[in-house]
Amino acid sequence: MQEMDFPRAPDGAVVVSHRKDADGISSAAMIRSLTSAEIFLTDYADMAETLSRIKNCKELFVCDLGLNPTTFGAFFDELQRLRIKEGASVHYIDHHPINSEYRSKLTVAGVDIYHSTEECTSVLIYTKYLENLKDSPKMKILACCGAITDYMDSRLEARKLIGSFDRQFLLYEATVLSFSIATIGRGGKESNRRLIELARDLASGKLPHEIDGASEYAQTYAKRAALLMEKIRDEGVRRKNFAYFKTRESATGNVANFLIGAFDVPVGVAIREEEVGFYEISLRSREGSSYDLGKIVGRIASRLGASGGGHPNASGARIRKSQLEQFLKMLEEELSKS
Ligand SMILES: [Mn+2]
Repeated sequence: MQEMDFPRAPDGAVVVSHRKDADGISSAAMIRSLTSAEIFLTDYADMAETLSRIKNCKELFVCDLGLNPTTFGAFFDELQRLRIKEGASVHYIDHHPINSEYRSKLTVAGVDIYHSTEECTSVLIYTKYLENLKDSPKMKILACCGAITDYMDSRLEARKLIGSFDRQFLLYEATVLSFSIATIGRGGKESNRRLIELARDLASGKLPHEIDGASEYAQTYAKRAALLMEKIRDEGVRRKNFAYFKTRESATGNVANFLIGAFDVPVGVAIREEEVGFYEISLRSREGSSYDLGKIVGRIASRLGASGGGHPNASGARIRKSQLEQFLKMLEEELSKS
């Protein structure tokens, strides 16, 4: 990335958010609209590396990035560097389950934590900065997009926000945004830069449907999704309580959801080879299911010495390739007993 493309915000604000979905991108855009922050997008695998690239930061916002045993140490070291060496104040805004040890370490370090598992991150940002955002209908729309695409649109605050717009319009905006993110996310080395551009456009007041190329991105994704659904039907593997499929898709959550429909099972498991030797696994459960996938996957991962966890209906893990059969067997056992 050319430094020149993204001039630093005059007040030295920086937002680091999740690059994978509409909640993360919307969060970055909302913070930028409030602070003109420079945007960095990241994912769990490169979170600490991304933070290490931040210099001259006076105010740091970390959004939609859950903390887990694999990432916390290096993440915390980078926060400390920014706090102590750069004198940055740090805000951590997130909705993934957080363990009490991490919470107290962040609190002791003076991090401003705004956390709840009740609403998605972009809705949390909207409520935290309500006074500054309440006159920005476009930021409100982005918060709704985050809630819809994170499957958190039935939550209390999200419902209030969504109820103030035409629902179909919001569904369209949310879908165009998430399909665009999924298409751009496949763009290799260029994709991070283009996602940052997308977030900057949203911050400046463009709606998802006004983004350059948005309808083509969405159309491209819809076509691929239809093909993918057929392929999943043909090549997915059904086990007792779940079905799985190996994929190169970056939107593994969608793949997991397609599996649930294609095989009429309560849980879908998408398995993605992200780096040599490792699988990134995404799990989703059918709406109304009583499984707590976050806890189940957390237990399996810790028994395998791997990392994993998440929400009751959406979770993930990263395991060594050689552990896949073991992982699937443990999952079968866990799902049979709960
Ligand atoms: Mn989220």
